[in-house]
Amino acid sequence: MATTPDRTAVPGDLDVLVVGAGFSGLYSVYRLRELGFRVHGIDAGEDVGGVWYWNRYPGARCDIESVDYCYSFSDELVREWDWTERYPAQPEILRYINFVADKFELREDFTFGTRVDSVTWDEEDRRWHVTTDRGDDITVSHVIMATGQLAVPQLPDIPGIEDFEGRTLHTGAWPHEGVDVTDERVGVIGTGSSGVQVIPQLAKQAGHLTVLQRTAHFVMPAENHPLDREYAEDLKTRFEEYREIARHHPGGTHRKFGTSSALEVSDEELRASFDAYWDRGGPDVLAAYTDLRTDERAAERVGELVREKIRGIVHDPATAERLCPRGYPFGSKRLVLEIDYYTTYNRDNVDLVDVGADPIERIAPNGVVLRSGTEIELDTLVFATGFDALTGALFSANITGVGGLTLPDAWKDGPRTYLGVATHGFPNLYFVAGAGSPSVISNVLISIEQHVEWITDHIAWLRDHDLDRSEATEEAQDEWTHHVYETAAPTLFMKGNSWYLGANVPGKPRVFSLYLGGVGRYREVCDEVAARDYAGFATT
Ligand code: FAD
Ligand code: N01
Repeated sequence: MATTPDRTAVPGDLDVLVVGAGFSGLYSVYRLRELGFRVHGIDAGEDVGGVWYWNRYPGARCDIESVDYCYSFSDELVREWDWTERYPAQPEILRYINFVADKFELREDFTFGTRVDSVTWDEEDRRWHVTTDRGDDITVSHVIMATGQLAVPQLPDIPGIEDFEGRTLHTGAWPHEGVDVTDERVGVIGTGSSGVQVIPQLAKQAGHLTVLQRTAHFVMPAENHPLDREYAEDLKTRFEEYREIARHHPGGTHRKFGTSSALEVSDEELRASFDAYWDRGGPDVLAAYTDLRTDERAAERVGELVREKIRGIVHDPATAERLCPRGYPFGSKRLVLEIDYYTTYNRDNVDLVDVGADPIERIAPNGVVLRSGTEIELDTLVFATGFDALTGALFSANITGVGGLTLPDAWKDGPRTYLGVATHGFPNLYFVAGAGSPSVISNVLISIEQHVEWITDHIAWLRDHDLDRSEATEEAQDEWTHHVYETAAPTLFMKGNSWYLGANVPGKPRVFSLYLGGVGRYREVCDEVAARDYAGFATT
């Protein structure tokens, strides 16, 4: 198939191919260009943005503060961009990404509307052969999979989805033109971060909204507010220093860590400190005590305080009880931030249905049918059911390494990486901020900058040493993978039925593959490896 005129053609002569035009892909292309490589990017979307291009549902915003959830590689960029809110909404983040793409003229080095559908290593040629759904056939030395953590929307395993005659939507692939649900009967399945954000917005417009909740999530107020201009301007004058602290912080932020156990403090003290976190908003309560992430009794003390807050906000006691998270420890799933979420259940046009107790049996042409036989008629059904996280996009790119080994086969028991950046059997292939690294357990922007800088430095080092093949050794990979899993084992993350564990995708191995040793420690390990001439990589 010939390339079509409506897109930039993929150049024939390339050193590095970058898959993805989100924060990771854009910075990868920028940096490699600066280092003098012939580099090109490809994205399935029609433009830059990654998750912020796809997740356009009303209410979408981030839960890391704007001044942290941004690039730091260019002083000029820091000076020129003004964030307007504490937690910016999707349109503002997408505007920022577009601003970056325009400023550094990155679009010209990307081909959009094109999906990479195979990536195959040729040992003789020592290069990758990459094909796309638009007929491209690319030969390239290095491939960076900047395909994100949450790029593949996951539909639930409920029979009849395709029979529904109304409108179906997934939060992760929201129509660009927006959706008008005025006066409609709308159902939402899913009450994680996406559900909690979209529900209040849909409730304001819909005739009636039914929330189908299987598990109540722990939710804290965002307390979002316009960013104080004086504060933001002052921060710009010392941004490098501010960012440097985050680069060495366990979570890549400025969150303060408490030094006492939640089990040691009195009820009054615990409540006073929790109230302060609640009033301030944000997820910082997670670091308030030393044992919130390791001791169920400690987590339960805080969990009960969240339930008290819910009972105080939601007027109907039965609805309030249904919204109270139970059955897993506070903090073991991603802590969700809310704006108007709990108060939405005080509206007359909103119902909460407990599909944990009465599961969705099937989706019928006119709505949802529960096991009890209850039928809920709907015009629009919204799936806020999350993503095939971390491995979804990598597996669907059909990556085949040395000797015909496929990535899904290599990772059949869970991701196995060296430092999260590479995997044995797949030379010259790099992953950005995915499994085996702090990734979504951190401020992902900090992790992305660190990974992109490390990977691109590595590629430059190979060039400067006249080397053209770099493969993680099996020993180094086994040691790192063991360390990643061992670090997660004693934490409460192992006890939540979350996407972190792959629990939301049938058949996915149940492993916690994110590195919990902290961004700062992780950076040190990566720097040490680089300083020892990339020890753990066989380079020839
Ligand atoms: P992505 O933004 O996911 O970009 C990957 C790109 O790769 C996509 O555009 C996709 O189309 C493309 N792609 C994938 N496979 C292929 C293929 N085979 N061929 C061609 N193109 C392909 N993180 C935080 O730290 N803080 C937050 O507050 C936060 N909020 C989030 C809110 C939402 C709604 C979501 C979904 C995620 C959020 N995240 C947050 C995590 C987010 O994934 C990262 O912060 C970051 O945006 C990831 O950037 P990325 O470039 O690595 O990946
Ligand atoms: O997805 P989720 P998400 N029947 O997997 C439910 C980032 N993000 O898109 O808990 C009924 O968390 C499922 O129920 P249960 C952030 O990292 C950030 O909300 O499995 N329900 C759950 O309620 C986040 O963690 C922001 O019982 C079913 C929901 O669907 C990640 O993306 C905003 C079901 C899925 O929740 C994913 O969040 C948005 C079924 N058959 C996203 N199947 C910020 O605020 C699934 N569910 C930064």
